[in-house]
Amino acid sequence: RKSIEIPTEEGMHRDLIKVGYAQVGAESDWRVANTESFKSTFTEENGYELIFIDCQQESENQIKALRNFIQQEVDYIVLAPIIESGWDSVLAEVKEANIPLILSDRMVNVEDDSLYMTWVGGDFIQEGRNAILWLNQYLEKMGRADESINIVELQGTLGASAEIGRTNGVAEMIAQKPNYHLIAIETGDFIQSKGKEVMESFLKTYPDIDVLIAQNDNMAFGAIEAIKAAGKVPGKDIIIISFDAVHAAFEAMIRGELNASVECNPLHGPRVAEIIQKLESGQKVEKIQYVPEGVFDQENAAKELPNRLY
Ligand code: GYE
Repeated sequence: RKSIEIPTEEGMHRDLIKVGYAQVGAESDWRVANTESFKSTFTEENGYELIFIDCQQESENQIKALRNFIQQEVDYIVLAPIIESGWDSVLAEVKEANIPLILSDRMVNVEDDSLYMTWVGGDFIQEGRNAILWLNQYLEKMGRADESINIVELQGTLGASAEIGRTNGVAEMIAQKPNYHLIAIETGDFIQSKGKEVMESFLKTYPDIDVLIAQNDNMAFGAIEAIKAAGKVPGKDIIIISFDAVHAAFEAMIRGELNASVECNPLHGPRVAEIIQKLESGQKVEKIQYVPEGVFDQENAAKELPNRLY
């Protein structure tokens, strides 16, 4: 391990724990907050050397990043997998090299779960359910519970845990309401500009959209632009529900353009550091750790905004 001089105590050295983080990319506000959380936690001051690789939403880059970490003999690998599939062989290489692997944010789909030590992130299926539970209550309040409701959905990156879970959670709850109709579903890759593009095409094809579910805030922001450009009022003519609850989502709720955002917490840096500290001291860690999350809407957005950390 690389050592640093500890400035306060003459001649003292401290070994840094070398951590490689293979990050998804920089596709959203959530992701930027996640990166910042790791960079501000895994500092030399805190006893770490962080090797951060932005994989630009390309699975190939993530596989290369992991091999690079093996070569650099890091002490721990942290992976936020872009998609769930395709991990068996490279994770076997990591295991072979005896490097503990910590999954953060998204999951992998592997046959042998000894290929990773632990996973920490959001409960994406529950988030999906929560979006429709919020909608049920809102329509009830508006006296529209029995109306026929046309829903369109913007999915995240296909095959990513956050997409799979939210898609399934939303679908499960829609299936319980015979008057809800999912009329269109398409990916916008968690990216604002793609959210705008796909929403433009939805608006052209379907003149009677009642609800938009966007699987992250940024795609909702793009869609809001498309809705305005089509001469409709976001948040009124079309009810909009998204995921993450980043700062800008609170601002959009306060403006009345976004109706609700289902929280997904990106501040995993300290959580992963805690896991590493436990492993360093020989303690056991839980295999799966869900982070508690809420739902915010126009009624509580203004009050909550000052408390938000991302
Ligand atoms: O919702 C989205 C980001 O995996 C939970 O990825 C994460 C998702 C998040 O791009 O904004």
